[in-house]
Amino acid sequence: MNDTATAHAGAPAKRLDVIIVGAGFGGMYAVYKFREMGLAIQGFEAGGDVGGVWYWNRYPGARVDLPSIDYSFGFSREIEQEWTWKEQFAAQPELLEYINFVADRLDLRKHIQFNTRVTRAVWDERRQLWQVTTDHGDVFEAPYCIMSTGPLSLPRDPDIAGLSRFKGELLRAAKWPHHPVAFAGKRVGIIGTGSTGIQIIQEIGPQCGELFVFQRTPSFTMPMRNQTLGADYVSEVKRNYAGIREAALNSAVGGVRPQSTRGFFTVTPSQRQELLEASWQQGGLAMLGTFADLLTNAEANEHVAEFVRGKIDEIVTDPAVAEALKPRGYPIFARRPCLDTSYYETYNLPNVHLKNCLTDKIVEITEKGVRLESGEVELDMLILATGYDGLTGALMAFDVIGRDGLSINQLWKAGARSYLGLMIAGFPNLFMTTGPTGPAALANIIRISEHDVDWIAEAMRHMERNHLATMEPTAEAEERWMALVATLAQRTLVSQAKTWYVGANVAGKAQGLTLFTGGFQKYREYCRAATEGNYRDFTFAPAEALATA
Ligand code: NA7
Repeated sequence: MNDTATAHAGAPAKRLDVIIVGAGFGGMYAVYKFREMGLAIQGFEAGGDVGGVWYWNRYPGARVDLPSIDYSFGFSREIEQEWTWKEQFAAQPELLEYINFVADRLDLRKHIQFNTRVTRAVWDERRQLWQVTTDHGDVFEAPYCIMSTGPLSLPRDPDIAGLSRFKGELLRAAKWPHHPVAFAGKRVGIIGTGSTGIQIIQEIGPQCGELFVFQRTPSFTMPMRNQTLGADYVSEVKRNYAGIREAALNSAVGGVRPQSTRGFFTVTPSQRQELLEASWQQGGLAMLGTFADLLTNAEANEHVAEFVRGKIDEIVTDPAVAEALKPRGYPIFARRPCLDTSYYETYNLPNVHLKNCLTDKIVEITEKGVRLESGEVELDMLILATGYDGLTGALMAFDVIGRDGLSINQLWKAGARSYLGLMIAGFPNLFMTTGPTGPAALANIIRISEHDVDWIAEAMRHMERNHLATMEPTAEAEERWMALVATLAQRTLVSQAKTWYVGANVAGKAQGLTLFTGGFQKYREYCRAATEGNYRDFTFAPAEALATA
């Protein structure tokens, strides 16, 4: 592999071995891994620094919903020992501190161009190179291109008329300002009650003059019961990191979490109640691990949903507000389950007002606030926590053009396609980390990122050893994988809620669950099997073909 400059229509293109798009967890590890392999690398990141989601999402109350111990890199024994987590579920500032620590420790920043968006990536078939253009007009070329663009990196504004008319402060959760925001004495409105909205509402509710929550679909949320981590516990973890990582790699969710093989209806109603109550008291995602069939047995699922609705009644003092907060019409856990510290309690504050937009719809945003069917709510500040064009949005937002002029944008209009969430037929040497049709949002994103980068590195070594220049999955292998993903999707209740998982939150987007729902451990097995038999599910072009082209 070499590092020579080649000419490109007017401007010289910088020649590299690997181009990495995105500097979240996946991109950071890719930069590290490929540098350690001695390759010439260049990363690009639209944000001003490393961190991806955690760089952008600085909103009050932002916090990870997986234990920090799990939600951290496992590839470096040194980093595991040198870094000490303070909280069981780290808040965004601690996460960003960790991410910066890793970037400094491994000296990653010098390989990444920040404040730079890739606008185009085109496969040059003759020269067997990806040609990548940035919004600064620079062109880079490399035989390998890694898309670490993230499943949740393209925020979306709500499709509500008049948004640009609002004259007050308009804040977006996913592009939160870097300076402190004051809420005291202000009339604040928030649209969106997913994980993000819930975290913001419970945090700012007590601070605002008045807070108006415009809720369309209520979410199920359970107590996080976050704790600061004691020195003894941290020492124990540091001694056992290898075992913790091993357990995570062999779990369905890529993390150490309570799991059960017990069927819901195998125990008596009073035992079920006791188990659910214990999991509620334990907090985190304990409830999901209490029974094995909560995502496959609709009746069992509804019992658990009703248990949580009962908790809402216990916590929220106004029965009408409690009723409006109760999610109905979709299975619990089919939307990403939220973890809160005081969400339902927040509605007992006299300054917090729930607006049920299922019965009193949002008509438009006005200069002064939000107009509901029942009238206008005047606001000083409006916060949007309206989610993302998930899984596919980032890669469909710019031109990624493979063989024969085929773009990902065209290809995925009918729904995301890929083999293993890692590669796409027709896009040689283009790799994704946490790509659609992999487990992406359903397992620990850091475990998946590390797995994917390691898999890609191994594929590159295979090519190097065998003097191969390009690699892509066969159409048959991709089709087989898509069929498996679809079959598994039919078995899970996750398909049955209108979420970003299935594309339901973006008008005109292809609908369907394009996530591998068989669990992280099984996913790893499929990825491993795909490399056996001399990578029989892939086609390769020999390096000689390039030399004689
Ligand atoms: P989500 O979970 O997609 O939530 C977005 C919220 O915004 C949800 O409550 C939506 O209600 C609401 N929304 C979106 N558009 C509108 C309009 N037009 N009117 C009213 N309400 C609207 O995004 P989050 O950022 O909270 O969480 C994303 C992931 O981050 C989460 O899954 C975790 O993995 C972490 P709707 O459901 O569409 O009725």
